[in-house]
Amino acid sequence: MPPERVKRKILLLGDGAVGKTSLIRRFVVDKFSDDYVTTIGAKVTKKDLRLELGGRTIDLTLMIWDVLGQKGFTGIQDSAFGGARGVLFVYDVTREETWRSIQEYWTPRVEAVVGSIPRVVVGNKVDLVPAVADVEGRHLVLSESLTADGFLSSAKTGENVEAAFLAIGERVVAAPEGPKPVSGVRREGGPQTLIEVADRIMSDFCTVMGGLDVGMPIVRQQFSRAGVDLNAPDSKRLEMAIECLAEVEKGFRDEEEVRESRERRMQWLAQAT
Ligand code: G3D
Ligand code: MG
Repeated sequence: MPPERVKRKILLLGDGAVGKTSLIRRFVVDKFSDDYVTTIGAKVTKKDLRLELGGRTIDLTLMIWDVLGQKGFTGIQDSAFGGARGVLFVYDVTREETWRSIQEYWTPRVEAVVGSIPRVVVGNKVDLVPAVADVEGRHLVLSESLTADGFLSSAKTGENVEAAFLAIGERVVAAPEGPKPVSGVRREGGPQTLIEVADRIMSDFCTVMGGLDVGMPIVRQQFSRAGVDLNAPDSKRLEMAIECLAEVEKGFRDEEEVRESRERRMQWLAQAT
C-alpha cells in the first residue's frame, strides 16, 4: 500500500527565550547556532516525517508555527492558533516561572481558541542542570496534569528533540478528528497597554494585507526598522512603526485608506499613553 499523505499544523508555545526557535532549528536542520533574531509574530517551518503507526505508513508534513513568545500579544496569537491540530508546550528547566506559565497562561490561551488538542510538554535546556533528577519531579507534575507526553530536551546537544517532535506527530495523526472550533475570543474596548497597542497594530496590518502569512514578514521588517522592543515597546518607536507601515501601504492602497489606517493606529497609541 502506498503511504498515506497527511498535513498538519502544530504550534510551539512557551515564554520568550525558552528555546522554541532553537528546537525547531535543531529538529529541521539539525544544528544549534548562537545567533538568533527574536521571533516577531509567527514563523512557519515545514518538516516531512515518515511514521509507522499500527501497520499504516504515513507521510506526515508538519507545518510548525513558532508563535510570538511574548505574553499579551493575544490578537496575533488568536490568528496564529487557528487550525492547529497539536501543540508543543516548551519551558526552560532553569527558570521556574516559564514552567508555571504553561499551565497559567499558555494552556488556557490555546484552549480558548482551538479547544483541547493533542499536546506534548518539553522541558528544554536540560544540559544546563547538574542532575536531571532535580527537575524531573516538577516536569512530571506538569505533563501529568496536562495528560501529555513529556520530554526533557536540549536544543544544544540535540537530546530528545526528535523524540518530542515525533511524539506530537504521532499524537496529531492518531487524533480522531479536527478540533472543535471555538468561537473567537473578542476584545472589548481599546488597547490599554503598549503591548496591546503593538499587538493591535500588527493584527490590523495583517488583516489589511489579507492574512498573517503575507502581513507578518512585513511587520517583522518594519518593527525592527523602527527599533521596537516587543518585550517593552515604547510609544516613540511604536509611532515610528506606524509610519513605516503606512509607507509600505502607500505602495498598494488608496491614499485615503492608508490615512485611515494610520489614524486608527495612532488613536490606539494615544489612548494607551
Ligand atoms: P525562544 O525562541 O523560545 O525565544 P531561543 O528561544 O530559541 O531564541 O533561545 C533563547 C536562548 O536560549 C538562546 O541564547 C539560545 O541559544 C538558548 N538555548 C536554547 N535552547 C537551549 C538549550 O537547550 N541549552 C542551552 N544551554 N541554551 C539554549 P542566546 O544567548 O542566544 O539568547
Ligand atoms: Mg524564538
